[in-house]
Amino acid sequence: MLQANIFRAITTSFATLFLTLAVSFQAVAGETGMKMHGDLVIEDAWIRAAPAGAPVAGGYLRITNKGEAADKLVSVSAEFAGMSEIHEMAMEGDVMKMRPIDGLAIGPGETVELKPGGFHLMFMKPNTQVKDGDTHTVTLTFENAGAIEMDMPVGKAAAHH
Ligand SMILES: [Cu+2]
Repeated sequence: MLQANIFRAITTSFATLFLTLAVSFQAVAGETGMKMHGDLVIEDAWIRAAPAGAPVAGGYLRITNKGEAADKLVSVSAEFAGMSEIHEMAMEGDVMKMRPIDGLAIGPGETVELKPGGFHLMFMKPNTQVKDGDTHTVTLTFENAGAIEMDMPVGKAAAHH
C-alpha cells in the first residue's frame, strides 16, 4: 500500500516534469519573431505599424550565422504585400535615401542587423493595414539555407528589448 502510494507520487511528478518541459519547449519553438534554421538564427523580427493607406511598411530583424560558411539573404516575400524588397539606406548627395539591394551577405559567425535607419525589409503595397498586434507570415530566402518562413509581429521592437 505504502509502496503503491510512493510509486504514484513518483509517476505524478514525472508526468508534471514532462509536461513542464513540453510547454517550455513549445514556448521557444513557437515564439513569433524568432526562428532557427540550419546555421541561421533570426531574432527580434518585427514590422513597423503603418497608418491606413500607407504605401509601405518596414520590417526589421537580426540574423546570426552560426555556421562556417557565408550565406546571403537574397529575397523576401509576404502574402500581405504586393511586393517585398531588401533595402539599404545610402546618402545621395546630402539626402539619406533608401534603395533596393540584391542581397545581404552574412559571413560565418557574423550577425547582421536590419533596423530603422539601416538595412530593412520593405513591404510595398500592403493589401491590409499593417496594425499593431497583428502578425504576418514572411518568407526569407537565403542562398544556402533556402527559404525560411516565419511569423513577424507588428508593433514595437520585440518584447525582450
Ligand atoms: Cu525601404
